[in-house]
Amino acid sequence: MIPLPVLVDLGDGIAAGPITRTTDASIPPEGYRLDLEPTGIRITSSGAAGAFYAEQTLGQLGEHPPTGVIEDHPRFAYRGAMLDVARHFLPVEAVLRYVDDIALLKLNHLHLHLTDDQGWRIEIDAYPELTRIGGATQVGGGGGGYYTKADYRRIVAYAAERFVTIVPEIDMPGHTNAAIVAYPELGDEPAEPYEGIEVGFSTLAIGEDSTYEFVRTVLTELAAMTPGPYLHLGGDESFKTSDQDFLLFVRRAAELGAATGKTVIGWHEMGRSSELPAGMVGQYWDYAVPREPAGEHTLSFVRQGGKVILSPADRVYLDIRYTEDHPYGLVWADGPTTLPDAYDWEPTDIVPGLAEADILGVEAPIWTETLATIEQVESMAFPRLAAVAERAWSPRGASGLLERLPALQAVWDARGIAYHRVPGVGWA
Ligand code: TNX
Repeated sequence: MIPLPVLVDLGDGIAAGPITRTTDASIPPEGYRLDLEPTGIRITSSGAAGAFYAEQTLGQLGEHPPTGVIEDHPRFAYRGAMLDVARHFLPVEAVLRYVDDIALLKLNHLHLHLTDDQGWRIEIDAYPELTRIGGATQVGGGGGGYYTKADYRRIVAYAAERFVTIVPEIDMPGHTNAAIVAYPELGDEPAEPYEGIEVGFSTLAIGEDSTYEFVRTVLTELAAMTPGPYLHLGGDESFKTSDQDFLLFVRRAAELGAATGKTVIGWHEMGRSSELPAGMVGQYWDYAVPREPAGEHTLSFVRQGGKVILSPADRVYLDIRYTEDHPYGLVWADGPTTLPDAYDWEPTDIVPGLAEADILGVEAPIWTETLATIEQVESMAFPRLAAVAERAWSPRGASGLLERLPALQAVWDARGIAYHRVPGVGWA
């Protein structure tokens, strides 16, 4: 039993005293039990993550928590957020701030979309021009930027202290214009730096051995600086790659990714391949009602021994505007996307044939074509990210978030989070 400093002002009814922590192996992974008694507060968990989540819950209960018992554990093991640092570069401090933001909501994975047509954001020793040239651009100009290996390791370590695993993505074979500008031999034709917001116009040269030497080297360096179990290989919107080339590329790139010892993840289009490494994870980004063949491609990962992360775009793409007249954000994905849209959906109802056990979890991406600062990112994320986090954590059918948001607001205010005051919530 480790006595801790008092974390909350123990108000009426509960005597001031140390919060005690105990472990109990019978509590589910990442779960906890909070005993709020007149004599003090006790946190019981099977491990450190559960105790951390108990503290997040205590923070939401405010300065005068009621007496009682809370038993809580997550529904899904993978509870994620994604940040696109390629369209607009976000400095290290901004990423650390977002790690803090998502940890408050008991999310445990941060997927970093590190490369796209507009910029390459991660240092690779064997290919220095990726960041020197490919890192110097972003949407709308303004210079871009990139993370050194030391920066990236700092993000990884900071996240780990908050029980957040970093999931790095190198998007291929489309979304690769910045890499091709840096190393023209990687492309199928000459490329110019790109600072607009179109998608789907670039492709790696699929038939060249040097392309796979590049993929192997980049993934090997990335795996070496990533303690977490996942590497994300992208694979979305490769409209310029022929079907035959796409299948060839996915087979070879996924094999090279798996050879690093990591579990590879791909956007659901990679499920077009029937030659995926065993256990490869698919990330579904089509709508809550699939437009085929997205559902079929998603089931392909399960057939090949893998699981699925759900990111239904019309529910959890938090770069989509709240309303038509919102000052920033995109408008596709059946948008606008309201807070109830982000909340009122059930993971097992999306892809027919996908069982609860096939679902690794849920992730809310934020793409940054129209978002240049962490404050803008936060205002798109909050409060909708709380809705997605509850879908990932709470049992099927959990409801009542709107009434509980004012309690979260107090925490967000205390931390200076730039949440958006959506109408219909009793904001203080
Ligand atoms: C789709 S769906 C994308 C991104 C865009 C985003 C904008 C998917 C995996 N890719 O390239 O940034 O829409 O909302």
